[in-house]
Amino acid sequence: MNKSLNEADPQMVEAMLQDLDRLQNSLTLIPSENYTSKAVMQAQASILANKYAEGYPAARYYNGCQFVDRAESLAIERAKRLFGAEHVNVQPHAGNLANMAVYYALLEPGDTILSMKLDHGGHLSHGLPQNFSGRYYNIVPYGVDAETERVNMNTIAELAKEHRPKLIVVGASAYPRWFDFAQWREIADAVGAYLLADIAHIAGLIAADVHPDPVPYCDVITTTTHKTLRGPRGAIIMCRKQFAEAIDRAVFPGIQGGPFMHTIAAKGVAFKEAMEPAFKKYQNQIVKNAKALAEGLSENGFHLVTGGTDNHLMLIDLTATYEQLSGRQAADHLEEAGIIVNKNTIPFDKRSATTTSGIRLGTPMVSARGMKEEEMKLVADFISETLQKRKSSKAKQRVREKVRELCQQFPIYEDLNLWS
Ligand code: DSN
Repeated sequence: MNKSLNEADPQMVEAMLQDLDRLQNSLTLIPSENYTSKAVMQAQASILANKYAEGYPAARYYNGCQFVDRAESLAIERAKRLFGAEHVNVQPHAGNLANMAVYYALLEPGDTILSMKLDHGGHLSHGLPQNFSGRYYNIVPYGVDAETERVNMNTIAELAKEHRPKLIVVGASAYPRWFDFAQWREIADAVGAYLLADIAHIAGLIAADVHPDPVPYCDVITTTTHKTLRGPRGAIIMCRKQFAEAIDRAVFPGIQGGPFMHTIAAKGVAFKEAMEPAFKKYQNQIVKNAKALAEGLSENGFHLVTGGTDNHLMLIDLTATYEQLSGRQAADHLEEAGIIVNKNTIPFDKRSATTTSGIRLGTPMVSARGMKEEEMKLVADFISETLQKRKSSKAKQRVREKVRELCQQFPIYEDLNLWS
């Protein structure tokens, strides 16, 4: 009962230390991942993991909840302050579930949702046929313009007029440009639709005012907490007061049981960190780094979807440079060189979602470890060299060494003594 993890389960600790070593010595460019602070990890590994607390602060179905009530209230108040939201539910275990709760609260099965196609940048929970959202709702998908590769607001307005959706979803997991939420509001109002912004990818940028704010324009906003926001794995739902009761009931008892109180505490820690000046600086650097990486890649001859980025991520369209190379192959070659990206479909992709013609890159993690624009130019060159010389294992190993050297100059956690 009182053994440390190291004593109790050295095999498990070994896997953790191996992953720490992998992270330390490789460049992770997956835009949806991040390194949480040590404080966030400590909260997740805390005593609060033991408590059942179905319900909400001061209205639980279990006794002994006075201190978890305190933790949850702190998390709620901080999220409200951070985003300026009227109401926040901090219990969703994941982004998919947060969106499920919103649909459950606002819609009936068969209702129409206007949302972005997955292969144009959307998300599974925005209506993929294999996801609950595609099965239970009538999805009208929108995509990007073939020429500009951007969302065309006239097309969205026309689709809304034609299909009269009950809900419009604005948000994406692979779209490198800003969303102008005021325009989306106008379209929703014109057809009497609810407006949901899924800001999972850009929540940190929004909290730091480096992306337009959805709060004044949207009825409901969902976000995960572990991407640019840099908190624990999980999600929250923000909404206008009038939807508060429906949203809370949809989360519990609608689609979830006991909340993860340790994760809620960790969300609270992350929100506190996000209100510090260092967080704003960090989010600014994410955007500056993304622009520098995008420029470096373009200088190396890559075509980026939409030609660049306004946020933390970018998509390389490989068909323009290496027609025969799929996203999956490119990601595997890059991993051999110590660069971790993920394969991703590009708009109008001719390949499947498991093969893809693109790779998606982002700068939250390299920025979290202190890298700046200068390093992004090097990273762009490493990516280019690896893909150009992909048939040579020796060449990839040479890049691997350069990646390791760069990573050594930017340690992730200087003192991570959680597991001994
Ligand atoms: N799977 C996430 C991403 O990588 O973007 C979205 O939930």
